[in-house]
Amino acid sequence: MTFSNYVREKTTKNLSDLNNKELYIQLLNYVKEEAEKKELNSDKKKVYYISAEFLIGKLLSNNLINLGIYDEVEKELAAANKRLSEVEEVELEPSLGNGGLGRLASCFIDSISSLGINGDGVGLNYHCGLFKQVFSKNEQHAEPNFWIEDNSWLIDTDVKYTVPFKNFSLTSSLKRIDVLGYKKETKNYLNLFDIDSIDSSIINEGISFDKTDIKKNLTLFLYPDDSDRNGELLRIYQQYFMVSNAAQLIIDEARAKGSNIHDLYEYAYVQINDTHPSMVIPELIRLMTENYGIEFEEAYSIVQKMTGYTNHTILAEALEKWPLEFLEEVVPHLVTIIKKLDAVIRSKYEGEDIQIIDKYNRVHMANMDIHFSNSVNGVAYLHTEILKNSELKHFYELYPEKFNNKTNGITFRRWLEFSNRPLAAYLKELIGDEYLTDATKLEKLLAFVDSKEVAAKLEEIKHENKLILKEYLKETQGIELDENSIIDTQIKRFHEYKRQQMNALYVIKKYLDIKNGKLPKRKITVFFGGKAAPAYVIAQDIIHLILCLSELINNDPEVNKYLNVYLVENYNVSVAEKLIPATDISEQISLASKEASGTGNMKFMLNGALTLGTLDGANVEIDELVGRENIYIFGKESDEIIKLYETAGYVSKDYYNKDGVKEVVDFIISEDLVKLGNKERLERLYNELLNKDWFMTLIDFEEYYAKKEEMLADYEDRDLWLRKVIANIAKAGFFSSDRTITQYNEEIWNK
Ligand code: 26M
Repeated sequence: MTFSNYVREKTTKNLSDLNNKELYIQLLNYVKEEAEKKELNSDKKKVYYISAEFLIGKLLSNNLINLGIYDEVEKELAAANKRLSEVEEVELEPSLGNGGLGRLASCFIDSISSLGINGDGVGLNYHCGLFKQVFSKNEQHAEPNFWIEDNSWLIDTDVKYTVPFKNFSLTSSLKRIDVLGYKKETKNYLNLFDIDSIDSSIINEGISFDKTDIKKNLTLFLYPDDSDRNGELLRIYQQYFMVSNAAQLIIDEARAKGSNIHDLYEYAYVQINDTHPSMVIPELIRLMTENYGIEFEEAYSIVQKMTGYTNHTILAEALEKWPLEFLEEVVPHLVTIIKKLDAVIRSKYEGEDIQIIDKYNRVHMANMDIHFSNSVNGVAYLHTEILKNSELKHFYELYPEKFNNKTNGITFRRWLEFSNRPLAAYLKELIGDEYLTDATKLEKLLAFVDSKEVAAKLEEIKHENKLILKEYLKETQGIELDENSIIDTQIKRFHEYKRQQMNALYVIKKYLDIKNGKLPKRKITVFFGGKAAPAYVIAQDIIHLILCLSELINNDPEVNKYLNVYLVENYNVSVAEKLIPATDISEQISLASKEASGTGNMKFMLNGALTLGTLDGANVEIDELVGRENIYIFGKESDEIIKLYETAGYVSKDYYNKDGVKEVVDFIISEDLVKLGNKERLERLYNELLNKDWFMTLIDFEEYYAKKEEMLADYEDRDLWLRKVIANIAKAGFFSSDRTITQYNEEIWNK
């Protein structure tokens, strides 16, 4: 049935009689009914991708595309004088993730369904997604972001489990979201566990709330800490609640298919997304031994055959180590199991650094995962090499066969077909749409690297996307984008290792250049987007610096003809979908060795931006694929950086005192800037750069500045630039999450 007929049947009205909100609700129900008709995947073995975060983004357009009816619905609406893009605006974004890890999980479940693999996501139904970021006085403030409305994609089920804690038990309720594959007859679920007693009236100022009342707060908030942690007990409650539900679901579903539990590994594989779900290992063992009479040794060897751990970072502060006493207070029944697992390892191996419980009585979640699963993977080639050769060296020596790499990927359905309609349409014309199911087909574009016609068309599309962005930013943020400027974008969580502060130093230098009469050939618009963990002070200071620079530069008539700087408010998936297609320069400038992979880098490449980056994470693989002539690489390499850390060999003052660096850094505490901002914040950041600079901003600054200048000069050679653009799009196929998931499926889940 067409959408107009559906609406007529349900409401006796025509599309033109409904407003955007009413149209959205009708479309939501229409799509849910279509999704309802799809059958579940049903292979004997099922994958459970357990993750504390699923940053799914808005679902309407994605589902329309996967159902293959986006164009048709868009046309029907247009005929009624309605715009689908305006209807899409009605949907609230579920921001159930912090950043890369959560968005990756969402691309993965899209690919699992699109490949027809039997695999579900399992996580938590946070009532507030990641905090909403609001700027005032050039500072970030955090507000709660409720995303669940009466009409949403969530489907109630009657699945309930009892989850035991030390002093009480909770009854869960399971909500589901259908995960449709691209033009597939089958589907999977995203399972989000919740409790019915959540009470949002406990929220005080901003996002602060009473952390002790677990029955009211368990799934109220997604933790906004991206590697800076607090509220640890609640975090343990959340994690255990998630994995106990997951383990009970896994066992129930396997039993329904005939498992006798001794053979559970033939029915299920659990992928552990970072250490947040690691307690699933002892929980499965606990349930098998307590409820099914299985001996402890057999139980852990079953679990060992059906679990794999993915590491997403080498930052030590992000590797979870729970004090035993915290676990005792929340889940003493699990501590019994963890101690037995620790004893197994102690009886076999001596090394202190590979034990599960350390001498300070902290439980190293990653260590437990590595010993008691059969796969450990990193998320890009370089990252996996660093895990094997330094970070997890001793484990690699013990279990070389467990270690493997799975370079991240992104779903092209969302990050091209939906978010870049003009480019997707043109690619279809040029090389067909096979690339949506076989991404390597993008290489057909290589035949056109020297085509003036294709280059001209791509240039036109970039301009069109800048106009789309311009309209969006005007309406949502009151920003006046100059669509004829070069767009240079850095969007990601704020963290010192990602070095937004280095980009800010570039902005300062450019500002000083312009003031001194060194004018750019063409106007540059620098976009930043991202949130900082509320507990991460220096990251907040960096945001403050950028907001002050933005105020200074955009209001200076001498400078704003050549340079604009914006930090977009409340960066999220929806904002990314608009910024990425309009961008020319993709900033991927982390300190080498620190960014495990990055996935934004892949999205920009696919959308025709060129990368300005260090040899870090997946940038290394982009470089290899496109060749050095099609990417802008600068900076120290990972080996050297790792050595500098080992020898404490970096002294930031040595770099600060070089010509051309000092004045740029000093500008942070200049009169001009301080009068726009908060002196304490600017001074703290300045002192941090001068006296510590743990992530070595200054070591790469000069090379970064020079490389960006080279890039801006190249931009003026339009033929040269567009040839590079074509080469980048053509080679992006490798970064399809369909490729990544095919590898997980063949090399881990069904090895
Ligand atoms: C930890 C404790 C308490 C609350 C939250 C956290 C926490 C949440 C998310 C810690 C880390 C989190 O995410 C890490 C992350 O996003 N890592 C990124 O993963 C991407 C996908 O693999 C990579 O592309 C990025 O390089 C990596 O930084």
